[in-house]
Amino acid sequence: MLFRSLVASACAIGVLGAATTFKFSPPSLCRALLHSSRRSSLVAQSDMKVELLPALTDNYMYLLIDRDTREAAVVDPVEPGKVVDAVKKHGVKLTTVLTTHHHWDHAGGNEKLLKLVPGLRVYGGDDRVGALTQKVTHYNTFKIGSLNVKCLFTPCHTTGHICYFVTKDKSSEPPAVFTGDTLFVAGCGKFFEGTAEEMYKALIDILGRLPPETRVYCGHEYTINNLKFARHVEPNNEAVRKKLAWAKETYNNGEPTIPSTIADEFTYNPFMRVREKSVQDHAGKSDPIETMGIIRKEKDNFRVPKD
Ligand SMILES: N[C@@H](CCC(=O)N[C@@H](CS)C(=O)NCC(=O)O)C(=O)O
Ligand SMILES: [Zn+2]
Repeated sequence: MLFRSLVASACAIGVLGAATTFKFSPPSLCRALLHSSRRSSLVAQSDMKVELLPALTDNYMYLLIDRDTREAAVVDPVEPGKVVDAVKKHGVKLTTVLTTHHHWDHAGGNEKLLKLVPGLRVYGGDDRVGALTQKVTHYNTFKIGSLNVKCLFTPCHTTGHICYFVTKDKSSEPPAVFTGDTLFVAGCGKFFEGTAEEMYKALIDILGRLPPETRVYCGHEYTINNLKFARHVEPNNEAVRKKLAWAKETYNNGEPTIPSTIADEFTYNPFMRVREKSVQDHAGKSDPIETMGIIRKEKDNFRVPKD
């Protein structure tokens, strides 16, 4: 019980931070307003569509649509009203909830969504996920219409964290992976219930071995802060600097910085780059797992610079 509320307050820091900025710091007003006007956006392929639905302060929910059958799934539907609106807009049949982990800002809308849309199948890897009907683990597979979903067990942020890898048979377009709070654009989740070894396994051995073109849809819009930390770790990494300039411009236009790709993450994400000498030198280690532990601790205490 105590642990639950500690984690909940850690994840609410973003909300409190935004409110404080709004009240006391006029130059940050525009940024605070932009936060509240984050727009939904659509990634349309000929096999699947993914609608990004901004939620709370910096979370993302995703509506995943199989274009062949018009069946749909939603990832982490913390604001069920917005999900129902998007389902109506697309005229699709919502059958499935994909829950990445049990934290309230991801799983907290499940029960309410089930009331609005009875009979949904609710997938997740943890008994703490609300309204869970299908408990899954590593490499369990199922279908959303004609799309294949493969569950990837990636414990560390929480002990029951699942990423969902989505493919379509014979498609020439990139697959998608929904990474929750395991992999962010240019960052990774805090190790609330796990170790550096587990995050190494998740990022390098599991997610890192997906096809490089796989599109990465993560749980939060943390890209700018993550890249400022990446720049601190690797000041001479040109990919970090370019991505940061792009992310600032994109975010200031009210647009999401998601998706990225697995291949791109290997160029600027320090947690995916723990085998690189530059990152190991920064950590003062020559072992990638120790490097992972050191830079995660450092990021936990990192004061994000203004620019
Ligand atoms: N540092 C976060 C603060 C909120 C937070 O702790 N978020 C959790 C997920 S709910 C996390 O794992 N953050 C990753 C990180 O701070 O690097 C931010 O950039 O706004
Ligand atoms: Zn979260």
